[in-house]
Amino acid sequence: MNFEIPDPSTLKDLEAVAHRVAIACGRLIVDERPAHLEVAATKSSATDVVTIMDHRSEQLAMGLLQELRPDDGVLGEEGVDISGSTGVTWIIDPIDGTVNYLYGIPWFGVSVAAVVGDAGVEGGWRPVAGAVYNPITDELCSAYLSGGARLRGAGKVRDLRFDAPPDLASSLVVTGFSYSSGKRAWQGQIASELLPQIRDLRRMGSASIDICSLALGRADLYYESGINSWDMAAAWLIITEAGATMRGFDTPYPTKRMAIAGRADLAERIVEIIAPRWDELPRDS
Ligand code: LIP
Repeated sequence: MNFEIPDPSTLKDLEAVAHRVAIACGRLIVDERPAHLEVAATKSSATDVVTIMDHRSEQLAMGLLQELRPDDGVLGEEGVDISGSTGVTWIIDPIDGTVNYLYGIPWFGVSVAAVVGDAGVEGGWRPVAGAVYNPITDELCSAYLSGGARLRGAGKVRDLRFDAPPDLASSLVVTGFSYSSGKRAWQGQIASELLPQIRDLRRMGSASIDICSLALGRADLYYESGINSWDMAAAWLIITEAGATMRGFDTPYPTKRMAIAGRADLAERIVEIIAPRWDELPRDS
């Protein structure tokens, strides 16, 4: 599939917009978190929660994008869905790691990605610029297509380069589990088969930060079933610009059914371990 890629100058501008929006939303959700935060609604299951701050963050992102890039489309996790006329659509996760945020666990982020193609069709879009901001560590990972990836934090900027371990046995693997109990049973079986073959497993609760951890040298492989475009769009670009690959189980792009990231040969080992149980994976979400 061919995608119409903006020129490099525009791509740099898109990264700067993603940077500004991600930080503004990250500051909002930390600085204005109510002392007693309640669940405002649930989505795919009783444990798939939304808070008032998810909505406030998404509204802030939408307002900034309409100011900075008024003719682009916007697609947000919490319901914003605006068509554009430029060929660029912004995909927003206003709080990635909402359960951590609700419980006061200091590990969540904001993901802001500019994509081209059809953002509503799996495999029909590609990220061209993006930013993932962790307001707890004040670290911002960002990238633009063919422009590399970088980390901004503590007043410094450094280029991000992915470096993989020699084999699966020395790999620190990060994953996540679904809000669907049926899928969690399957995910638990996969994790139990994987654990004896890897260094260790981490489940930290924010997919975009989990994926970016590969570019930060904090994990070696990532896999998860059930993440959405807003969880992965910016981080997918960041880690590929840093030198990692990201794929699906049997697709060259990550899908909701399976997203796998890391060095290509080690990602293939994850596929091999999943393959015998692939058809057992519930298709509910
Ligand atoms: C979450 C992801 C997490 C995944 C959860 C959920 P949310 O996103 O970041 O990795 O395991 O099921 O999808 O719901 O906090 O935006």
